[in-house]
Amino acid sequence: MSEPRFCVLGAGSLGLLFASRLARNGQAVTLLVRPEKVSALSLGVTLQESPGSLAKRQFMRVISEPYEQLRIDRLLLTTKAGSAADALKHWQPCLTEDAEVLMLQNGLGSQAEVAELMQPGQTLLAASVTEGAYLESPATVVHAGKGKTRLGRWCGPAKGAAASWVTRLTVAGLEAEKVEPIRPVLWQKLAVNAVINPLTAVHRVENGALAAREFRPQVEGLVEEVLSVFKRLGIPEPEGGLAYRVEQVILATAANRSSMLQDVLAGRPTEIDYITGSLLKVAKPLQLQLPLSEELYQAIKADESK
Ligand code: KPL
Repeated sequence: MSEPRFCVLGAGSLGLLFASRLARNGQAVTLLVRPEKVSALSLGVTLQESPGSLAKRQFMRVISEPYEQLRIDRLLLTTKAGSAADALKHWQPCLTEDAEVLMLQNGLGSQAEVAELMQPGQTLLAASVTEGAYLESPATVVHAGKGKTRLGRWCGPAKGAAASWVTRLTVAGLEAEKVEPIRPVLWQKLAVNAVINPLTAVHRVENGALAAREFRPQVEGLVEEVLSVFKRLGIPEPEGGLAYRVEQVILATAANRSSMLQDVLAGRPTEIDYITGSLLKVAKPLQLQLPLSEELYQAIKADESK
């Protein structure tokens, strides 16, 4: 059997982290990127294992346009949530009929959008990732904090797909675990993001600032709102409870700027529709009121349209 033709779609921090880790382990990786990124990445992707450590450069094939002979068996989809479906549409003609696509997006909503584009023989998987990584330049990624990828099948026929993705990532030195069903895990990550991301973005503060007493009422109020949705949907709280998990993430990532704050400061669209937006969407038919979440949603939308 020939080696699966493996591609990573998206050249953000997670895309480059996963691509360079896999390439270092001997996996032939093709990076699928936007045209303006090709030249910088064609000179190689530099991976720094931790801030300040010696960097290693990996060379991989980089392309921006599908072509007729290109066949993709395994695709790691790493774009922002809002771009995932459009990005997949662009490369869909190259996916083989039994291709597997693993999505790493934050929040919920993009998985269903991509699922609509899949053919019956193709399998979609989704993951919740806690790796910490940032781009120091368009082709240099720093692995700032070791985390974990928890993944499972979203839809499609390949029942063993999650286990083989776990093996692939683990041998590349990325901690991974199969969790099925995966939806509760994605909800639990969404819950943490729904508290931290919009608050830090609206107030322009680093994650650690949310530990201060002035933010207590908002943090606790948002946790309560999320839990009211979890209760109605039958989603279990993360181990130790959601309030504890949120606290842990605030402390563990105290010096970080949340991805939403980074997006707002850079004038990019945020993932608010896939985080707080998804929460509000399910709350509506359940007739649950989420006033704090609603207010933050509107504030971020107003920021985005400035
Ligand atoms: O996932 C994150 C994000 O910024 O999107 C957290 C966990 C909040 C870390 O910054």
